[in-house]
Amino acid sequence: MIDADMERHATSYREQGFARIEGLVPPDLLRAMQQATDRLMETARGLDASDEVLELDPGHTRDVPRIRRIKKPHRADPVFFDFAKSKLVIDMVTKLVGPDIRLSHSKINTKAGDGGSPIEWHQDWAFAPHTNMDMCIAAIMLDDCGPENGPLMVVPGSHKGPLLEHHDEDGYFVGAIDIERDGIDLSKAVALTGPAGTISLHHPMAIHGSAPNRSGRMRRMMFMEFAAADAFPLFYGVEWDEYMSRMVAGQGGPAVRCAPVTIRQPFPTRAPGSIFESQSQLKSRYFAQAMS
Ligand SMILES: O=C(O)CCC(=O)C(=O)O
Repeated sequence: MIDADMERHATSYREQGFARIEGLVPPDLLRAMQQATDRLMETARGLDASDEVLELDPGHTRDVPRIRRIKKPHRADPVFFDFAKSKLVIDMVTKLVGPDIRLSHSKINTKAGDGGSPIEWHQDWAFAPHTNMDMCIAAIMLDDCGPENGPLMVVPGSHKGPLLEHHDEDGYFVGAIDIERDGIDLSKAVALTGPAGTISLHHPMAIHGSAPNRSGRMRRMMFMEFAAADAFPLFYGVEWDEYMSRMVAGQGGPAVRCAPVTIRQPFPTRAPGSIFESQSQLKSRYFAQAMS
């Protein structure tokens, strides 16, 4: 990508909290990532319950597999970690979080074409607070993603804060905000759509969510969360060699940078696990209407 384009995307990210980049992933690399995703999904035919790699949707059977997430794809197939380290990703992420970068997390959310799980509105920072906020989340569309198949939607400007309440009235973490209570204007929410290979980047404070997929076509999206090497996670310990093996650019080490950021831990919880588990505890859902 030429510098002027990169600067334009970085400006959008800083001002709006997100950027959308089309046509960056070469077709052969996209195909390799799609094929690796197909292979991983195929293993669901041998499963009755979620395992280390696949999180299954309710209603899954071996004959009619339903998968909602591939966990840590960067560990499951080298094509994904190679992608995270590639110049085309690192050049852009460097502009947003600096030159020393760790891949802090990866997942592929797979939404089946006949109502695949929605994700209620939330801010990622509520799930994964770090010692500073030099982080960004890249979403790579592995399939074409139109308005009808549950694209990621982001509320422009919401990354400027505040961090909203993701706990329910009993004080339990439920991993979603209450749109009405917090008076969030969704009329300006932007649906990040595009052909397969489109990448979006969003800020950890940006309010985002996605509707169920009613398109009849699968929507698979890979999320890679990148963090400055000196942004340390605040609520889980690290296994040092594994942690450092996720450095994708520059230098990492034990130095920690603490910034004055607002933090609320995602505890206590009644449903440890993924965002799907947290949000299963919600009493009211914004996307319930869309699912009925
Ligand atoms: O899959 C999606 O549409 C959104 C995923 C997301 O925001 C998350 O898993 O935190």
